[in-house]
Amino acid sequence: MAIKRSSAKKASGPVSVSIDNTAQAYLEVMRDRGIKYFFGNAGTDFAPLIDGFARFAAEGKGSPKPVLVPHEFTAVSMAHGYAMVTGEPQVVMVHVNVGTSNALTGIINASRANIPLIFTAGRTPITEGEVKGGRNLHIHWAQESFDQASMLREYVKWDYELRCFAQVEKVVDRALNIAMSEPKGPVYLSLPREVLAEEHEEFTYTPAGPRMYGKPGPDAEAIRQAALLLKDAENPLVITSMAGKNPAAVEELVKLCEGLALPVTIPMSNLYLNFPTDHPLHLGFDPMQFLPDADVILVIEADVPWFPHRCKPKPGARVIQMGTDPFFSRYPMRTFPVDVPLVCDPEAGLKALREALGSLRPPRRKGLQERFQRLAKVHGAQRAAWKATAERLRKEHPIDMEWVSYCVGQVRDADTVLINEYDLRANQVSINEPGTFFGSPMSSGLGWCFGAALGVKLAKPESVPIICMGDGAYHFTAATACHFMAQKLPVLAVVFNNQCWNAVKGSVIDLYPKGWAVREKHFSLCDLEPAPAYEKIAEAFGGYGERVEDPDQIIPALKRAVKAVRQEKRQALLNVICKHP
Ligand SMILES: Cc1ncc(C[n+]2csc(CCOP(=O)(O)OP(=O)(O)O)c2C)c(N)n1
Repeated sequence: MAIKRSSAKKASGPVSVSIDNTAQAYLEVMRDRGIKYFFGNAGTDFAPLIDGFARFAAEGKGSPKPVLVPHEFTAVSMAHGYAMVTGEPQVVMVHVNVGTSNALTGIINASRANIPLIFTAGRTPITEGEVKGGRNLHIHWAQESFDQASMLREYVKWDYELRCFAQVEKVVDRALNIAMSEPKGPVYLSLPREVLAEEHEEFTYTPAGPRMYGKPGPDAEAIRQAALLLKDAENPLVITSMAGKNPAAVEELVKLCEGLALPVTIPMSNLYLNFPTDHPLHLGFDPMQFLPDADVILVIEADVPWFPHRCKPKPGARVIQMGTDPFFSRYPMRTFPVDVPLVCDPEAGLKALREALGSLRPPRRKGLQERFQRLAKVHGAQRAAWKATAERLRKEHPIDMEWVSYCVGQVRDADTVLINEYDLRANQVSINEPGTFFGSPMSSGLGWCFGAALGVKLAKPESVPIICMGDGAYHFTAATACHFMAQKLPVLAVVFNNQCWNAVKGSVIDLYPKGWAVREKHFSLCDLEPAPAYEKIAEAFGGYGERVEDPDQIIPALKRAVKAVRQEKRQALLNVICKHP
């Protein structure tokens, strides 16, 4: 059937298109709203949509493009990766309650990392055969939930069920507005099969113009207070985990820090490139080293800026916390002190701070210069020590992870994107370009990295995503689903293979340093042995696989693997055999 008015984008008022059912209306709205991909893991609930995609293809409508992903966690992680590099909202659909539960870890990750997803799932047919789309398979009874959204309600900003055809446009727009308004995050929409299958001939909607979404702006008085504190600080300290979520905020942070000689430190929850690591004001990845001496602390988008059991700000120190939700209100408990809350997007907040400082009497230039030089020395000494550590460990056999990290740092370039779930030591890699490093979400729902890298590759086809993960993390990725996707989206996976879950082992040693497990050298539930030939799994999917045991071979092997991805356009996996702690 022909479209009644095809150039929907250019029309100013409502347009009408020919459709067969609600599902097609739903796809029309998403197409109009600029949704490029539809990450799907299908079931019987998808029938009206799959039919609708066929009609779209026949009519030459290229978006949203359906992308089959064979595991829900991978689908959500891919959407996460795509949104993380583009900032665009992503749509995922899974199969009823069972698909929702498989995707849940990915949703928890997206929620804690403020990733805008329209996460959708079918609803098993409600009617028992009376209506088109009603139950006709035995699963349709058992897959019904009393409240399907209840299993993820805590981790989405909004959930709703599409009730009828008349709602389609409004529901999609509401989902987009809520997911994309700061703080961004996933929303959940369930789509009952009878509603999707309901027959209609025409759909009228209003084409969207350029869209704007909600962003909290900084409060002028709070900015003035923060500017005064920073100006008069003797030992200021910036701590940030997620400022680099918006690359423009990194530029603003550099300008502010250079103007005031502010040192920047990055805690463990290091999700983005927040500050160029070679900048003399970058003081590494342990804020707690500097916290006790700081008199004014500017925390920017950092959920856990320090561990209170290890150290606290000194009495009288003042804390400014900046972020779209600086109290992390979705965390049940988090009580880091705050004297000046700055509820704003960091780009706007940092700019406002700089402007406010410009209107104040400037601090003594000489004092700032001295501070800059002092900090630059600390920066230099840190780098020298890190380099010395790598050099000291370069011949270790089995391989040390610090050395693997150093090697990854030597091979990366401006076209590579590092995705680190576990074991890359951030201090061994110098990165100065925002948008080229991504760390695991604070929720650490393991297995995120591989799917996220596939999403990065889809969004930036010319890039070489390099995934750094432990052998433990690799298992959680739903690896065969990821390798399956990587057949068309080649990425490089580096498995830091220490044949165990060292993080879990470490927690036992930490809590019970003289306990049974340590004394008996008996750590149950921690070892991943016998270790298989992980590289062969990539080979099964047409990829380049290599096992690396010689520390001198890491850089050459990384180069071979990057070449496989970049030139041969096939995936690669390096199985790097590391020390088993
Ligand atoms: C879904 C999920 N299950 C379990 C955990 C608990 N966990 C945290 S780290 C870790 C082990 C990771 O092992 P690996 O990737 O090999 O890194 P290593 O600790 O050995 O450095 C586990 C199981 C988690 N974070 N997420």
